[in-house]
Amino acid sequence: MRIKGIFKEDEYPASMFKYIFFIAGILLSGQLLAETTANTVNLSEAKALYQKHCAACHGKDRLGISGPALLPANLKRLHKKKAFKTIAEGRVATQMQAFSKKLSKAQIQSLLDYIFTPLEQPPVWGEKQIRASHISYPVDKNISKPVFDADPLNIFLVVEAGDHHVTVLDGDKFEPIYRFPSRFGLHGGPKYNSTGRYVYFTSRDGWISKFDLYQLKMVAEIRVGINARNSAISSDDRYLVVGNYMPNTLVILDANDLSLVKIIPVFDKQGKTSRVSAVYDARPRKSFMVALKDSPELWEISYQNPPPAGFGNWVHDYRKDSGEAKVRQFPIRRIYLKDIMDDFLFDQDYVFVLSASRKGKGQVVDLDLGRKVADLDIPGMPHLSSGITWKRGNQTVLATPNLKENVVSIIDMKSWKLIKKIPTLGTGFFMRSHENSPYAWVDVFFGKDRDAMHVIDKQTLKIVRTLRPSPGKTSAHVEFTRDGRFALVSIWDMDGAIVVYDAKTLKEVKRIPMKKPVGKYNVYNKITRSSGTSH
Ligand code: DHE
Repeated sequence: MRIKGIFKEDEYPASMFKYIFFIAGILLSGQLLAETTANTVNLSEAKALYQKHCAACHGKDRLGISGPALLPANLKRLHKKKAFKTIAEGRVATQMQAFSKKLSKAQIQSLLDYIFTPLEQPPVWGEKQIRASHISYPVDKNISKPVFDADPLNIFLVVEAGDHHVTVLDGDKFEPIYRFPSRFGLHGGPKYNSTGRYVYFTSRDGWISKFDLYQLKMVAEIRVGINARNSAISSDDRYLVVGNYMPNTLVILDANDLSLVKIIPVFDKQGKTSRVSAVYDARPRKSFMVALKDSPELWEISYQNPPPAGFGNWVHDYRKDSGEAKVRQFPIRRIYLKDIMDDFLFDQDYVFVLSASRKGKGQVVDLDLGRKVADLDIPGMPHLSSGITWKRGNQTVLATPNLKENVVSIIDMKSWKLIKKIPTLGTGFFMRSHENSPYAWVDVFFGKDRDAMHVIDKQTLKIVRTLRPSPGKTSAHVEFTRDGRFALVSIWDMDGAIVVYDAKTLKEVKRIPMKKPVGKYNVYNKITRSSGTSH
């Protein structure tokens, strides 16, 4: 008898003995296991339940993958009662399913106790680990034009979560040009440099990947954390900053080769450590804006040299070989608030930050004054990075779906007053438009109508059409071509598609099969910071 993979052919006679010891070992360890289980039944069961139901999203070691890390430090803002409810009923606005039908109350409780138990060894992800993860890929330095014929500014990158790939899609012919594997669980919009040649992806488990769209090749990768939130590229294309959930750090990378420039540990004014909610580039201000997840603080980090007045803190530059400056300034200006910001967006002039929090409160912060100037009447936390703005007569309005109420909120950006709540068939995740389109599109992400997509007239604020591109399948996340003539909708299914609509007639033009295409990102609309899309 042979056990494949345990013994080699030439070891066979000796392996007979090894085999006997091997079986004896199994029996003995089974006995020991039974004894151990008898003493610590809850923890062992919880561990097994965790591996069965939670590990695929939260990581075998609880360090997080597509779902957040399940460690006491990360669950600080979640009461155990609420955590119990989350496991039992799932979590609105996330992929967290309800387990009350699969697990008993006692099993849920044991899982809860397990995830609130600290790891035996606290995870470390500092300079050493980050540097060790850095990968540089061979690229041809002489290529200065795209290796394909399509308009490089009308390319879409489609993130296919179904099998963790990215498709490069020609935005004129609507034909895939190239497809490559991505890291697990990409989240948030990929960030393009100012020419649109390079793109940076962030995965929930902390990997940053830089891809060259001209050569269609990966340039470099680095893991900056155990659980990353999102990233932003500086308007001068020099730095990429990543906000982490775990560890509580901001990591600044050289956007050229993704080498580590600096780690900024995140502490609030009381010295309490915090996760990062989101980080964005505020282009005209030459600064990154950072919202803290566990403290009501908004940071502005200047990458100007020298920085403007009002900034403090000098921090060490890790680039040992930087001939330019051994110490680079990334001084931080802190804005203290009353409510935590879970996510935010800017007005088109980057004077105001509009934020949402999980409690459903919205606020407007004037960046020049450095304080809150208004409340936002939004009923539930929107996926605010999906909020968009447009001109309605003389008014500029902000529109956002809400994750707790079936409405799109329309807000006047001068008075910050709610103008209208547009009822929808369910709670929406993403909203999109284009300067050349009379319509704004919003999905119905949750509920029985999750296959519906509303099209709203930007002037009358009425729903003019409700499309159902694939009845029964979730339709979500719209993005326009660079000229605004076509709108591309995702069908979120393994057997999914990108459905292309004529943005004027609202007729289907083409359907391109894809594997759960979560998001798609048009190069031109992103680099020109179109008011109809996220940036
Ligand atoms: Fe997202 C963008 C936060 C859940 C798909 N999401 C973002 C951004 C933030 C954010 C801050 C902007 C980052 C950027 O582009 O730089 N998302 C959150 C949450 O707080 C929330 C509600 C809970 C969480 O788990 O973090 C959440 N998001 C989800 C999902 O469950 C979605 C639907 C599926 C998934 O992949 O996780 C999802 N989020 C997306 C997508 C974008 C995004 C596709 C990019 C939108 C864009 O067009 O720019």
